[in-house]
Amino acid sequence: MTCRRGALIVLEGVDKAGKTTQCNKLVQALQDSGQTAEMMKFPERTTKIGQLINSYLENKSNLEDHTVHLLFSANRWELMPLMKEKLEQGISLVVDRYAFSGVAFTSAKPGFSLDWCMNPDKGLPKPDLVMFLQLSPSEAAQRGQFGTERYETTVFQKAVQQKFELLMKDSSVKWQVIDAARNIEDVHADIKNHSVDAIKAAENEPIGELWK
Ligand code: 2DT
Ligand code: MG
Repeated sequence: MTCRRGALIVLEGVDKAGKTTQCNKLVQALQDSGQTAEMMKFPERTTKIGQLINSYLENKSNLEDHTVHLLFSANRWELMPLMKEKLEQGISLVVDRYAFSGVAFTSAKPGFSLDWCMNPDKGLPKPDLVMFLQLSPSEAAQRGQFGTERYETTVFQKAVQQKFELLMKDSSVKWQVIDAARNIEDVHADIKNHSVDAIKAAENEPIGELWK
């Protein structure tokens, strides 16, 4: 093979689990060990679709629930060509939230089935590894107050956690639960080990399609 592809590594979890901190540390550690890696995050708020999402999350606008779900998905699809290009160039992508947040957050609202929520994301690049940063609601509460964005309440976060647990039963996706209650460095070491393994395993595999 002329160029080994990069791995698609996703970090998921409820608010305050430390996803963003750990994504940054992982990219840095991979780069320090000579691997090409870049961070991405969803929602990516800088595109036109991302700006609509941002205004919704900041409670500056209201959008109908199905509509905003589809915008979150469209925000992933609009970045799909770039993601594929980078993976094919051998760049590993460390992604802060992906379709799993999409499904967990919308299906935590009344009247939404998991199945309906999963449909728009079917066929997106499939992560080689999804690490779920596990943190109980009481441990999350000890890390301080939630912010002021939409969804940042204990009640809603508990519902989201339950939906993540359903999604983790899907064996077509490679899930790894990470105990996020430990200190930052211990969590990081764990995440890095799993990522190095995933990058090695991905080299010889084509990029998969999510939920297909
Ligand atoms: P951040 O705080 O990580 O920027 O997330 N969300 C996210 C959804 O409802 N659907 C999605 O598809 C994604 C990716 C989770 C902002 C909030 O957006 C929620 C928290
Ligand atoms: Mg947030």
